Amino acid sequence: KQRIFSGVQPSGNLTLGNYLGAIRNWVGLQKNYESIFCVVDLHAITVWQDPEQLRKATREVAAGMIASGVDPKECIIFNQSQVPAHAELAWIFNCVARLGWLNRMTQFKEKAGKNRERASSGLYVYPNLMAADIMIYKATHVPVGEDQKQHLELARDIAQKFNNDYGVDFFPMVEPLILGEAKRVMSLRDGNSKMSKSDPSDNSRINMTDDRDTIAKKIRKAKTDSEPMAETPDGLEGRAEAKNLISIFAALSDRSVADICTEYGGQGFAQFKSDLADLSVSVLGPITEEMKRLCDEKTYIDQVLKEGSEKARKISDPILKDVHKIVGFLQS
Ligand code: AQP
Repeated sequence: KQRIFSGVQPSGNLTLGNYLGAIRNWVGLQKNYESIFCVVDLHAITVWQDPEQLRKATREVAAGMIASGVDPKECIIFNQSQVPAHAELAWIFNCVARLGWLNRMTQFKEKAGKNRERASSGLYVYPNLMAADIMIYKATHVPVGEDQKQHLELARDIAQKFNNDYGVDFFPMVEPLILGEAKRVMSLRDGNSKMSKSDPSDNSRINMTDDRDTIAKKIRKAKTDSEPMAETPDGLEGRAEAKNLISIFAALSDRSVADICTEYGGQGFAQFKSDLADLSVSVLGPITEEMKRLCDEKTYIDQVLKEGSEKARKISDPILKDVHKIVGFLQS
């Protein structure tokens, strides 16, 4: 079996973007790949996290994965900080990646904002840690949302430079798996920015912990334009908000965007929004309930993460050992 790795940051509530862009796709992949899924807490602290909140969010993200159908018996589920090899390989990658490469990363520019001088150095080298997350298992495929494409290209550059510099054929060239009809779910308030856990406006996103009324209200209030709904996907060009809502509908109902356009084309948004709210509640409702139940069973989640990290270490330790040999670290 080929090996996949993917992760989610415990940096707030899981969103519909995390679900459709990543977690839901993992469920379909876990049978065919050896799967390693990680709650990336080292990544989360690149921006300030309250320690108590971080522990809570770590359990919540793990619960969200399991409630969505990621099976801890089938896959490895753990939190990153319990496997120190991630941070160790990241240091080596800090010495492989070039500043020029990191300077091109758009996520750093977006997250650091205008006051770049005050961003943490961790935020800047975030993509090197992400490359290490993947390479420490020699994973070949990474199922992610479209926003992570640039970071994955950087991971390939790092692997290639490492292989060239040391004259080895050690790290594989990783491939992204960007799947589904909602590869990049956008904010409900602004069709040009990504739906994100850390957006200050709660109305911009659907949280996986939102109740039925909150979901319905957020969708009713979601920004649209004044044109009737498009009859074909081409008619969605230049209509970011409408395109976003229709893509979400398509992904949640396992139908194509074209199919949704055929059904609702020519109408106003009211009926569509009401149906989208019902659909969202019917898909997310059972997951939310199961997530809550699992979060009340802290010991179960902690046990899954502990066992997962033991399994992960069994794979990563020998790979890190080989890397030490390749780099020339004396092993006495
Ligand atoms: N809006 C999105 N649409 C599709 N996929 C998305 N992902 C995130 N947002 C969307 C995918 O979810 C996985 C986990 O993401 P992450 O937690 O590592 O961080 P992120 O991409 O930075 O997500 P957020 O929600 O925006 O978190 P914050 O606000 O903390 O930065 C990834 O596979 C990502 O592609």
